[in-house]
Amino acid sequence: MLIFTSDSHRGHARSSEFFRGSLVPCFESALRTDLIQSYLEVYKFGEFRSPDALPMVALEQIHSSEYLQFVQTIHSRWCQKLQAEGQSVAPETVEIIPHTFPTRHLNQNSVPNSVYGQVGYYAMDTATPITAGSYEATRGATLCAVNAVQALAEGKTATAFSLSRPPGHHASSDGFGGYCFFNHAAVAAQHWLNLLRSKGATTPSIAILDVDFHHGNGTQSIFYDRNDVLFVSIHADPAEAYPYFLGLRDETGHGEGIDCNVNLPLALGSGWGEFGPALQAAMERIASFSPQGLVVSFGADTHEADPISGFRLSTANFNRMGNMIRELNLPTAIVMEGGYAVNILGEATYEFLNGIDLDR
Ligand code: OKP
Ligand code: ZN
Repeated sequence: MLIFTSDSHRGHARSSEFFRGSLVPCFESALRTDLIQSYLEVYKFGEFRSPDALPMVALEQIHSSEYLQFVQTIHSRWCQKLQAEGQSVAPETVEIIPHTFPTRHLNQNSVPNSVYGQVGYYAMDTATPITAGSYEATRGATLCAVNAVQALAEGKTATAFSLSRPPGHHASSDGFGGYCFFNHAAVAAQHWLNLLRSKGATTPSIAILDVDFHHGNGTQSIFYDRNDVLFVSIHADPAEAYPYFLGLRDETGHGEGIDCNVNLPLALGSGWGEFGPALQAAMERIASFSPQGLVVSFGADTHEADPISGFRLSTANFNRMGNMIRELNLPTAIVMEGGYAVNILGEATYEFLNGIDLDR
């Protein structure tokens, strides 16, 4: 298995987020990928690579140009605004948290000029602070995912892992939240379709399987009316868990994308007894779609030890999960999403990767 990592994630260093109404230390930190990398290195798992600077046309196909511009420039524009208001500002210490949102009965149809307004316009929550290095970090994570797909398409490996942060599956075409800015899994799937088309395929298709505890609302919305990408997600019932406002079973796609969106929500407290059959159903749906490739949005936050989630998978269950996905026998790009239990993160990820590895 080839594993792509980029050091750019270190610049995305936030101190605190709002969690259930209180300001708490960020769960999503550089420690997460460090722990996974050192665990994999100790067990000599996989071959680590730095990503090549591949063209990222797919990034511009997935996210709107105004949103890409926003993510790239917002931190410096926010700092300039504070300075203009007479505050002395050290940009490295400034963390942007939105505070006013265009909810129902407010104007959602135009982007405000104010930087404060813009942050609220593009945000979905208050858990996703933006720091000076956030743009480079999220771009580096997307580049790792694109490199994973490129290696698969070139036949260099049958399974590739993008070990990156911040995660991506909550990011929509023009929205950030849930610790996510760019949707790496979506860009990876789009890059793969582009490569297949450039080699002459007329109707290529890719499946995305999302096994993070949280529903991948961004990925769902990006592909909701398309039939070249099947999105299948197992997650906590949004009636009880973040992101609350998307991820129900009856969301099955729209227009050309009808029946190409499959949500398998599970109750809080679910363990392998519930997760296993849902994964089996997901495998059957993906097999019948017969895609040319699989992108897995992998979150280790389904583990019973996770501090912000509510499933009860054991470390051994992660190996079974990997093994079941391996049975599809599809070239597979695994993209890191969530997972916040620092004491088991390395081991659970290792067990999953060892289970799914087609190169072994
Ligand atoms: C990102 B990923 C619950 C607050 C939840 C955001 C969670 C983002 C999860 N009260 N805050 O899918 O792991
Ligand atoms: Zn998650």
